[in-house]
Amino acid sequence: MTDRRRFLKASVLGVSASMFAWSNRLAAWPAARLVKGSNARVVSTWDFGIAANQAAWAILGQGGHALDAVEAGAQVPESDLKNHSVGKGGYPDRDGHVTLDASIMDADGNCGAVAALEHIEHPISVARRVMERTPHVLLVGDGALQFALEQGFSKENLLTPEAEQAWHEWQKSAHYQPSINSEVRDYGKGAAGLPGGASNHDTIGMLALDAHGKLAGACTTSGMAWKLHGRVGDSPIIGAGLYVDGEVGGATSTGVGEEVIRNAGSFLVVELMRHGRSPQAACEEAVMRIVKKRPQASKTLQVGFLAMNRAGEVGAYAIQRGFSYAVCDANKQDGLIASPSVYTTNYS
Ligand code: SD4
Repeated sequence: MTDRRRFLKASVLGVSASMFAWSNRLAAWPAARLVKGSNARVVSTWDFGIAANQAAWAILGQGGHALDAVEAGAQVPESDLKNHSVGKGGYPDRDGHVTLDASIMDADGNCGAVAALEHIEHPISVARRVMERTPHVLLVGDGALQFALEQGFSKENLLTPEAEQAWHEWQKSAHYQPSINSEVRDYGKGAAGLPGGASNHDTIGMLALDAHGKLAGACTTSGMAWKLHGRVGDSPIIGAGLYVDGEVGGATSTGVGEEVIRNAGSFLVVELMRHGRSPQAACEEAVMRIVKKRPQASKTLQVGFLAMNRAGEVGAYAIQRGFSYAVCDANKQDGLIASPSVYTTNYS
């Protein structure tokens, strides 16, 4: 063997031996210490994000992965029958169907989504299966249901008696008017201490940064109550309701999805961060883009963005007062913050 070949072999062995020693040391590193010295954090939209964050933190706080954390977190409001805007118990569309939208994305650009999915309690988990087990990104309607059933999810009735009664009440007027900050009515006064409107929407969007420095995001909703059958909002549209880029950060949205789709909202927030904006400044600019394009309509509709960069810095901004977001990390597990907004006056 030449000297050079001997040297190369020795140095490759040296590198792999030291990498092996390091990975052993990392594996032995107590998870709590790994998490403590990191920027691990999870953030979620609205007050119901507190409970979702806690489920996500059960994973992140043990040194687990961001993708597992956001899936587990998103499942919490999906199963909460008191929550009429996400998952089981969600308000139906105009024709009485509960149709669910969800998306999930990791730091490497892997993503999956389902739209207008019926009869499945955890659309976020179906979205993850689309990401991990198909060559596609988005499955819709009957095809999404067929895929879910093939994957072993069980079929069930998602229309609870309470939601059905609300639908019958709505049918008396059959007036479709997206309301602002509906979750406040269902979940008390909210971070901003404001009254809510008639409950007909609000989505959970989650962003997590794990102790390994990896980001992931999830977004899940039953969409706007009383919507036309077949309507799809921003939540399952990658780049609208959710976007994650491991080099930059992630963003998610809530509110009237049509306005978010028109502006590729979450992608816009991430791109603004890529060009140097803080998460806060990026959310503000994306909201103002919507307001400037439709100044009149914006007075009576809500859109909120929540963003976190890869360093774990967080920002949020909304058109209307009343948007809140929950933050959870090693220091505090139940933080709730009132987002700043364009309009600060009370609405009725
Ligand atoms: C949608 N963006 O379907 C969702 C609804 C929502 O707060 O977030 N409401 O348009």
